[in-house]
Amino acid sequence: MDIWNRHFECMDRDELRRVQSERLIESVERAYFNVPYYRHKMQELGLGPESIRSIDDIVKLPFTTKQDLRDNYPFGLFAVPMSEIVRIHASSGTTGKPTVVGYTRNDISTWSEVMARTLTCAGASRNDFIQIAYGYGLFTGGLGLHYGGEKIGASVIPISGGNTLRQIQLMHDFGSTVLACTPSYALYLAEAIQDSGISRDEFKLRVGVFGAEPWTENMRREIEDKLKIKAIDIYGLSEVIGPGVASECLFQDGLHVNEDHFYPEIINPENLEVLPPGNHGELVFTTLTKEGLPLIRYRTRDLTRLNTEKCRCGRTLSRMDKCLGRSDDMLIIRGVNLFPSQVESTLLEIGDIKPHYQLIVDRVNNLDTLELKVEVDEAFLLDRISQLEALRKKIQDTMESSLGLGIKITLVEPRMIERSEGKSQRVIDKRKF
Ligand code: DLL
Repeated sequence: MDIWNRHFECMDRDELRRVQSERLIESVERAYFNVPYYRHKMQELGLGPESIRSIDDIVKLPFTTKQDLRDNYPFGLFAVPMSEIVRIHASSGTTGKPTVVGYTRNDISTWSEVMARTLTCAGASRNDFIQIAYGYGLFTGGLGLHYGGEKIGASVIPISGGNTLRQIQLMHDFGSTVLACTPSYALYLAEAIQDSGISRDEFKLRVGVFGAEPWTENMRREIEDKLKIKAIDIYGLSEVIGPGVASECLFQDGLHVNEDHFYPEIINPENLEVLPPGNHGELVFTTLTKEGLPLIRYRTRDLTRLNTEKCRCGRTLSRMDKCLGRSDDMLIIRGVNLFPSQVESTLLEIGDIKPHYQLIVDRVNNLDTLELKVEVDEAFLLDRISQLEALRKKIQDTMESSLGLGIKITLVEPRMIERSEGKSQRVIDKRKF
């Protein structure tokens, strides 16, 4: 099995700690001197750059959250002048404001490096055809995989997401060997291939690199059976870099975290205490080399645990378990991140409706569906059906343009949505994880 960067991926763990210490010191200095937000936060705790002498001191540093990025929208946490930024990505987030991330030329090169590791980890090489069916654009999936694919010298097919019949045609005609997309789209494609009547033997597909949303071992088995490939889990988030933060090797025994660039910690999300390896909790990352947007102890909200034992593949980087849950209420629907609060605030701006609603998430034919049930105002019920239809259409259009997602709107009579005495159940997620 090939390893892209044996030096860093198989480094002795004591040596790795020395590298992490050196890089943390530089990173904190960069943040302190170039980002007023970090400087103030550290000063409040009585910390200066000299307080950080090794990676062990990381626990002294304050946490950063998605809200901090939002409060400094769009570029407030960038640590370099805009003239140094060569790329901007953004992830959909809450009300109107996406989370914006910026990369310097060196950051793009780091990203290509970690993506080259990811693809090599999955067994891909210059001899492969990589069909990239992650979306290209502000989402980091498409371009992240793209740069990694080119870096390892593979033949990259930048088809982007959607257009399933064309995906199947090119996969067949070009002989794609590696498929990169979300796991739910992989399953959808698998069924569309079965329906196409083309025999599996006519495809050369061997492996898939799937991520951007949670998926279970059952789902992995289903994808592997239907597509007759090896399905590899890859993990990342835009704030940290995009895909390329961690990825499985062909042993499929945990995702190797690129710890020389992104330092992982597991904390108890309730009291924020750091937990020793092996414990379940919330994953936190500190970037060690990033220039454009250095992040200090960024709370991902993803729940997992870390294993520091060497893997059978030879890599010594710690491995994280598959991420299946989050410590907040963020939903991921067809790869788009969505907070229920976003739906609520959009809804309440519309008028003629009660603030009672329920979001129903499901998976039909392996694709996520989103339905919003909304109670209409009593006065409105006396009116004509055409008016109700106009209201439904108005909600649908407003939601779709605000969320960037297709959504089915169902209007219901007053008091039809169950009231709750405690925490209301705004979201019913019927997908099986
Ligand atoms: O989803 C980056 C990415 C693109 C990863 C392509 C892998 C492949 P965001 O849109 O910022 O970035 O969403 C990040 O998605 O905090 C997790 O909750 C979730 N996520 C990403 N990968 C996985 C995975 C990209 N393999 C958020 N398993 C993260 C479970 C994942 N959840």
